[in-house]
Amino acid sequence: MHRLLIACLLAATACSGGSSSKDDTDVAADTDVAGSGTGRLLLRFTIDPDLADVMAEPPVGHVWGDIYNADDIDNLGPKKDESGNDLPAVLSYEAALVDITPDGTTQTTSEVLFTTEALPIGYYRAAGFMDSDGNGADTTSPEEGDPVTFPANNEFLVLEDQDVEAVIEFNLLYPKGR
Ligand SMILES: [Ca+2]
Repeated sequence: MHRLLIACLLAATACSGGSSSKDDTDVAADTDVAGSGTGRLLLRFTIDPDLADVMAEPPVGHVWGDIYNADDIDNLGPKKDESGNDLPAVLSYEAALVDITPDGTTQTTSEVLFTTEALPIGYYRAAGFMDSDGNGADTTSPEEGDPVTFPANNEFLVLEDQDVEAVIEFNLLYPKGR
């Protein structure tokens, strides 16, 4: 199950090239799920060994992030409402001292480190970053070199009355000068 999910995320990363979100947007336009009820997401974290390899320090640190309705965010960030404001996140998450240092070329996935509140069933996307340089006491925003997610590559389906494990993968290092 997890291997399949990771494989899908990796494939999505490779196909997206990290820039165009058009295809992702098209997918997101059809993410309403009929029915009622709620379920939870159990968050785990991982990083591709190739990405970890180019980091200045090991992928170890505090993780912060937000869960959005899938339709409300793409890889460029939250979409805007009619007034031009960012659409809000559904909830925020964090996890302390996450260590996802790969074992050589073998990808490491953390244990479940955060369980969400019960969420209405449907598709959600995870934005987030790891404070890998350990200065989170000074700033809780991503800085150059911090691993961050592509939200469109971290999409999860909440199912009724189920705890769904969601492996959040960091997809790139935060670029300089953002
Ligand atoms: Ca930092």
